[in-house]
Order: sequence, then C-alpha cells, then structure tokens
Amino acid sequence: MHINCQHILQITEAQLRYEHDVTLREASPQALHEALSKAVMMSISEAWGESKRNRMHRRKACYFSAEYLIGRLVYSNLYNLGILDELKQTFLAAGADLSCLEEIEDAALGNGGLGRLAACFLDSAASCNLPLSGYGLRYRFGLFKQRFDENGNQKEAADDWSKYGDPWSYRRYNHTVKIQFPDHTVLAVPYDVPIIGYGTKNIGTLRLWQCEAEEELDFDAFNAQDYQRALAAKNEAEDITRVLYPNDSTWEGKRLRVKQQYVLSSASLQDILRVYKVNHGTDMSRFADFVAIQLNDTHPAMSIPELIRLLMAEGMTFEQGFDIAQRTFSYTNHTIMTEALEKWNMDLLRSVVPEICDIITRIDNKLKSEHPGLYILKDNTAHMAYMSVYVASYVNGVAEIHSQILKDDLFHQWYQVFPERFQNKTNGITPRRWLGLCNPELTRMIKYRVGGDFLTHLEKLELLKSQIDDDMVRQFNAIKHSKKVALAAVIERCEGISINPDFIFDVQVKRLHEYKRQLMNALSVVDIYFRIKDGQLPDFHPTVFIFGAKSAPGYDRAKTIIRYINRIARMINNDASVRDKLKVVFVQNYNCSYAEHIIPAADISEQISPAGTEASGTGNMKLMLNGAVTLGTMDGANVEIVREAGLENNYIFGASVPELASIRDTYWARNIYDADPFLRRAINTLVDGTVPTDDQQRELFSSLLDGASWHRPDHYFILKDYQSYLETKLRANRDYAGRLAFGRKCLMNVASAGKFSSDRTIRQYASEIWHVEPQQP
Ligand code: 26Q
Repeated sequence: MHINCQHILQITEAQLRYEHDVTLREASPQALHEALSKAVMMSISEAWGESKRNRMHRRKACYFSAEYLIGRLVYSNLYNLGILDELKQTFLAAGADLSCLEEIEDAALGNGGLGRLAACFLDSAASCNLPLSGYGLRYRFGLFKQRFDENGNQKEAADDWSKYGDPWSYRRYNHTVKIQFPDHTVLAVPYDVPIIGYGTKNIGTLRLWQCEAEEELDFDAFNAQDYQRALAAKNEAEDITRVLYPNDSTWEGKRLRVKQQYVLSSASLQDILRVYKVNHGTDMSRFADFVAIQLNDTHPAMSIPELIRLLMAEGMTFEQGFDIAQRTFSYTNHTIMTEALEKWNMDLLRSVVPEICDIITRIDNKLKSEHPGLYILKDNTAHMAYMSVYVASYVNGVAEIHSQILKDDLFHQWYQVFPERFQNKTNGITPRRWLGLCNPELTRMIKYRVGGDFLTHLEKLELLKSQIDDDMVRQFNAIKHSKKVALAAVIERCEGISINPDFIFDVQVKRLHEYKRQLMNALSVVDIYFRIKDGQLPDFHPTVFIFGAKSAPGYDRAKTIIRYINRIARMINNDASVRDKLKVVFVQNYNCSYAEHIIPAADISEQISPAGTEASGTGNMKLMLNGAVTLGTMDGANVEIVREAGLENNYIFGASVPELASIRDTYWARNIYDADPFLRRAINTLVDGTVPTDDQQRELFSSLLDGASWHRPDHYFILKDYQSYLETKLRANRDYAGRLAFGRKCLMNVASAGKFSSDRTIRQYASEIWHVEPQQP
C-alpha cells in the first residue's frame, strides 16, 4: 500500500490544530500520538473497507480470545505499512521527534503468552492474506502496572491505557448487540482495531466488545434523588468489561468472569450470525461451510452452548445445532496444569447463564449416552476443557511435547475415542515486531545476506548457515553490543541502575510462577555470588542477571519470590567486592515494550521450567531469533528449538519428562539439600538473615524441604535439577570468553529460527484446521 508521508504530516498538523490547539513542535507525545494515529487511520480506511468486502462471500475463520496483548501499536503499524523510517525523517524535518512516542502506553489486554500469541496470529494472518478476524473484550483497565516498594514488594496500579484516547480503534455503535442475563440486559458495543499486514494491502479486523447499559441513567431514581440507584444499571453493565483478570495460571470461579466469558461468546456469535445472514441468507444449515471458530483455550468455550442456543432460536433442533457447532469449533489447549483448567460450579453458572446450563446438560447427556465413561458434568461441575474436546473438529496443543502429553495424559481417554481430532500446532512469533521493529540493526545485517523478503519468509534464515564466518560473527557481536548499550540506557532511566554492556546479559523474562522456577535462577545467582567471594570462580565472566515478571496479585508465593529476588539484588549490587563481576536487575513493569528493548540485548535466554510443565513458551523463540543461546530444559518448544539449532549451540540441562514421572512419588528433596553444601548455603539465605527474612520466606523454604499438605516437597524439582543447572550455567559462562565461538552459536540460533515464525503456525491452522485459503487483496 502506498502512503504519502507528507500527506500524513499535513493531516497530523491539521488534527493537532483543531483537536489540541497546538503546533507540531508544541505537541505533547500523547497529542502527537493521537493526531498521527488518526491520520494513518484515515489513510488506510479505504483499504480496510476493501479488505472487508473482499471477504464477504468466502469461508473465513474467527479467533475467539479473552486476551489480546497487542502492546503499543503506533510503531508496529507504521513499520508494517513500510513507512516508519521515512515518516521519522519527515516529522524530524518538521520539528517533531517520533522517538517521544516511546512514552505511549501499551494496550495490555492480556496477561502473557496466550494473549501475545493471539496478537502475533492476527499480524501473521493479515500479512499472509488469510481471512481471519479476531474477537475479544475491550477491558477498561488492562494488566496492572507494577512497581516495587522500598522493601521490594510488588505494588499494583490500575492500567488506564486509554485515558488519552484510543486512536487505533473505531467505535461501531451501529453493530451493538444485546446480551441477556436473568436480571438485566446489557449492550455490547464493538470497537474495531485494524490489523495492518506487512507488505500487503490486506487489513484484518480485531473486534473488541465493551459493555454498556441500555439506559445510562434511571430518571425515576434520579428525580427521587436516589443517585446511587440512578447509576446502578450503568455501573453494573460497565463492570463486566471493567478489568482484565490478572491470573494466568490459576483458575478462579468468579461470577464476573462468567459474565465476561458469556459476553465475549454471545456478542461475537450474534455478530457472526448477522453477517452470515447478510452474505448467505437465512438458511443456517450451511453455517459451518463458511465459518470456522478457534477457541483460544476454554475462556470462550461458552460459545459452544451459545451457538447451539442461537441456532435453536432460529428453529433448529438440538441435534442439528450440535452438529453445526461441532463442525464450526476447534479448541487450542495452553496448559496441562490442573489448577488452571476451568471447572464451573453449575449452581453459580445457572445463576448467571441459565439457558447455557440447560444446553451444557443436554450436551453431557448426549456424550454419556454415546460414550459411557466420558463426562462433561461431574459432581455438579462443568469441565469446560472436556466440553471443548467433545464439541470440536480439532483439538491442538502448542508444541510437540505438549500435544503428546495431551494425548498421553490430560485427554488420554478422549484420545482413545477421537484419535483423529488431535493435532499439534507449534507456536510462533511475528518476526516483524520481534526482529524487524525491535532490532533493525540485526535485520539489516541479515537482509544483506539472505534477501529483503526474509521477514515474510523466515525459513530463508537457513541461508545464513553456510555464510557464517568470523567476519559475520564479529559483525553480529558488534550489533549485540550496541543493543546492550541501548538497553543499559533504558535500565538506567527506568530503574536507576547502571549496568556494563561488556557483561554477559543473562535474561529471564516471563510471568512469575513457581513452575517457571525464577527461584532456581535466583538461588544459582546467590550461589555464584558466594563462590566468587570465596575466590572459587576466578575466571567467571562478569554477568548481569536480568529478571522481568509480574505476579498475579493474589499469588502470595510468587510475590514472596519477587521480594526475595529484590533482596538478593540489593545485597549483591551493594557489595563493592563483586561490583566488577555481578549485577542483578529486576526490572519493574515488564511488558511488551520493555521486552522489545530487553530481548535484542540478551546473550543467554533462561527457559528453565521442569520438563512437561511449560506448554510451549514463546519468549524462548523471541530470544533465539535475536541471537541468544537457550539455557533450558527439554520442555515446551525448547525441544524443537534445540532440534533446529543443535544441542551444541545451546545449554540444555535437567531431568526429562519420564525421569521426573518415575521419581515423582518417592523424590526426597532434603537428601539433596543435606548432600550439597553450596546449594544449602544458597537456600538458607531464605531464612538465615543474610538478607531480610520473614514468615513467607520461611514458608517458601519449608515448601522446598518439607512440602505441605497439598504438595510434596519441592513440587517443581528445583533441588533435583539444580546441580545440572548450575554446571550448565557455568559452562555457558566459560564458553562466552571465546567470543567468536560463542557468537557463532548465537548466529546458529538466529539462522535456525525460521520455523518459529507465526506465519508458519497460522498457515498450518488455516490449512489443517480451518480449511481457509489465502486471498490476494
Ligand atoms: C482463566 C480463568 C479465570 C481467570 C484467568 C484465566 C486464565 C487467563 C490466562 C488462565 C490462563 C491464562 C493464560 C495462559 C497462558 O498464557 N498460557 C501460555 O500460553 C502460551 C501460548 O500458547 C504458551 O507458550 C505458554 O507455555 C503457556 O503457559
């Protein structure tokens, strides 16, 4: 698509004048952002409309997700339009520096991996000209903002991401739908976000629903001076999409969450049915021929009974509705951890969505009559994952090992009955945001060697392999160094900590969860610290350990781990005797935009969950693509990463899935603690006063060694894997000294990252699950 930068500049200036009463030079970053974004929205609107009309009569896919972690859109949209560099020049010449847009907030309408995956998929589908629309919720408050207090505690603040406006969406009130609950009806108002493909005219749509009241004000109550009641309906409606639930690994049976899920499901389906009727008439029997719906985990699984309900309201029987639902839906699972699986109490569910309960009961009856032994309802509880397996065309995991575990374990009985349904779709990431945009220096180096189109043909990275020589490694190392200098400046500004770009940058960035074992990383850092002070690691290459993680606000154990790591960091960073060897930084408010600075600067990528716990991981792919080596276990997509890039170019440690399974019931962590004085010394810092301690740290300590009524000791095998972890970590540290050999390993990872483009993933969904075809714009 051709967009004229001078034209954008003119419209931006006009917008600034009449909306903000300022000139370009005077404009605040927020005003500039709004005006510029609107100028771009205007200039793409024709192409957007064209893309929609193109799709009207064709089969299409819809992605249903409660989360879209889209991050900051302005740079990535300009990048995908191919005008980012030129526009920067144009604006600079006119007196405005677009780097001030770094201040613009992320749209964090997601928690972590699952939400970011949805965003990468939309980017890839648009870029590959695949007919995919996203449906989600427009939370007034996204994922909380995080800071640390003087004691290192996580403090949360509301993320009012749209307080300065939201120029990247259009409110489409005319497509508002009604959602009925037993005691009230609310409006779901759609906001459409354009999904601008890279190097194509094609523009997809993300439609986000916002709840509003039918009547903003109850005038009778107002006239009676009962102002609370006058606004009650408005607040009750708006409460539904008020805030994103900040859990990403434990399920909570909250009433409001049911309402959110139902609004997402019902509003999106009503919308799709309306469009279907416009394009294909009122014969609903062909619905599944034109629409495929992907459920991003079970969060939108109420769509299954809701579609059946809506089809029955159109005159179909339950059996007919069931058949169409089954041909329409497919389901992606993102976790095997039982505490994350959605299981709704039927009384709660019935009080919010009674008709949905009736249909779930009918689905369950049908299942039990066809396949005795399988169930959806048990003990008055609805198992949403089972319902999704039963009423779906396909079920997929998100990495090979994870998809295998689904068949062997979580859905074993279901696999016996429906083996043809089970698939794998290994996750991917969009190389535009996660390389092109965040690492233009490395992108330029690669372009020169493999050709300009590699960001849409990431498999071409393979062509680097035969070209890797000392010159190229030196060039890579120089680029890596420059990205470390740039990150150091960001960390200085945001955290007030100065770090040396000649240090190794060892990075663990992801949500905080016990299974991700940030604690194991921290213990190894403490151990290394003591060993350095003892003079045992004379050749240790100076390293800065960088952590970034948010904990769910109610996850006390995770918050304790954050505080402990902050205490460790303070102790180490204040110890002058290790100043030239060690540094620990826990960055505050890790988010997409922070990731775009950290990931290009990483030398070592920590992916250290016990085998069989991390479904896939996608941060691992982003770090690989930017030339970090993986220090990791044989878990999730790490397995495929090392298969592509070679064991010899990564640092793999720890027990395998079968090993862990075989010791699960007999493993006794305290034996390891008693036998390893170094590990013991590190673990003791939780309780011995080396750093400030407290009851929660003592509880954490005893969870490792004694366990609790609900868990065996060291549930996530930190002590079990520790020795091989530390050895491997120190081996990577030694290897780093050979700058050419190490840089070659990094480059081998870059060159092997082609598989992990979300373009590849989305094409597999399109051809193997949705059966939709690309469409030239
Ligand atoms: C469920 C019910 C109630 C409230 C919240 C939730 C909830 C919300 C988000 C449960 C889970 C999530 C997010 C899960 C997630 O991000 N999983 C990750 O998905 C990635 C993409 O497939 C994988 O790479 C990661 O391995 C997986 O942990």
